[in-house]
Amino acid sequence: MTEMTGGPALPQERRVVTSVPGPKSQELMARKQASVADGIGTVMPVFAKRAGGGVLEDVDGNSFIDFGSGIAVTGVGNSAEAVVRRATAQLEAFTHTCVMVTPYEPYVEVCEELAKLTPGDHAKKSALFNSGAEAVENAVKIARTYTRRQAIVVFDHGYHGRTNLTMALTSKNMPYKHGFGPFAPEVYRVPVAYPYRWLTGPENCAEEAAAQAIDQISKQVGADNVAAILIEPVLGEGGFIEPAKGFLPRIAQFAKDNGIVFVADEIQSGFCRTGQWFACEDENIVPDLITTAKGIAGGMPLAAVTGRAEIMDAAHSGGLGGTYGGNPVACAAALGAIETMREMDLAARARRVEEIMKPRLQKLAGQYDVIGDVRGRGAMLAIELVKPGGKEPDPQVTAALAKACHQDGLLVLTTGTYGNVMRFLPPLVIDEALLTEGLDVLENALAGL
Ligand code: PLZ
Repeated sequence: MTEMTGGPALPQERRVVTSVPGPKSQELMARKQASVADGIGTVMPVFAKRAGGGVLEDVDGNSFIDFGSGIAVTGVGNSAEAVVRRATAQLEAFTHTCVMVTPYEPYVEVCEELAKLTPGDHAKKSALFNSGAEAVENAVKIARTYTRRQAIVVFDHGYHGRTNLTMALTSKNMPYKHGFGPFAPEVYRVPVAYPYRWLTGPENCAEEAAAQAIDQISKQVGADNVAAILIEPVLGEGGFIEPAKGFLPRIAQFAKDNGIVFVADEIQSGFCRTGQWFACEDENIVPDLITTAKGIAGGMPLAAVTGRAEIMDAAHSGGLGGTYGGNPVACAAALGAIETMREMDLAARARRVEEIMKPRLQKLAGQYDVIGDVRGRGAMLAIELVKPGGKEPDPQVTAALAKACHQDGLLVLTTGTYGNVMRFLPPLVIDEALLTEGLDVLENALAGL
């Protein structure tokens, strides 16, 4: 059994002992191909055996430096001590009653924590769900019933999930939407302030993008038909786009002026990832509703909608729920993850990650013309890869770079509307030496392109 121990006990080292993927992973991949639907893709074709701290070990004994955290989930590290301790105790006490049948304390405790941790000192309530997409769906339900309006405004490059409603809210066709329509109605998409790609340049991007967005909402939808404006404070799957400063406050103010519920989707950016508990704190935004998932529970499936009590209470009793939403083991894990974030001050650790990584990425951008932009905050950083001499996206070079990193023991993820962004999402507990070594691997891979 000790052989299977992951968590922080795992040796914190990069170790490549076979070709990647190794023979055991290749064997398992053949079984996956025969039994798992092709729609479930694979970023790095190795099978995980153990993971913890800043590394992931595969079935062939290779140990990868983890710059992905399972897509921004294991901020506290895999199998973090407090997560395992609390979830194990809960597993032994009971696994499920269904909160709608007989409630339990951990559910309430998570909602109490969310009220404390999310921005704003107004009265707050929460409802818990299983996945990010489910949280977003419920935020929309709540906003619609509160406002008695139907339209939902989302943004270019936005990502909100893969269910029917959240596919409609998501911007990118391939792979998320292609062939899966028809999509839910009353969803309207407007421009976002993407500084690197704003046609008139980054200087007036915030103002111009906000003006265009507000004009489109006013002229094409009608502000008083809009139930909610939904935005990721740092757009994740769209390419780690930080909206130009000033954009979010203007949109939030427009929502406030027009009785529109402002929803921050912090599913990827939340829970210390960007160096603050929530990314919208960066510009002092206080959302009416906030959706969270991913980092909230150290890898267990849990999601939440948190917001102004009067909005959250708009849905009638029995109008929200689900069999598993706020499962007690997932809630116990979340309490362990929150305890870890607090005790280790993981927001500060995320800022330290930025301090180490960003200057190094900027230096690489100076050396390699394929890096068009370096951006992000905390431990949510990215480089955008382009054809040298211009800004034409280069998804091929991005994929080649990712593959080279994988083969040399660094787990990296790509993202972006144009598939040309390499993102860095290390666990917030990663050793500084591993961070630096991961950057060395990246640098070598760039040199070998
Ligand atoms: N909102 C901002 O980032 C999930 C998607 C990976 P679920 N992002 C990772 C993939 O290819 O499916 C995400 C997000 C934001 C909502 C979601 C959806 O969260 O837990 O995947 O449903």
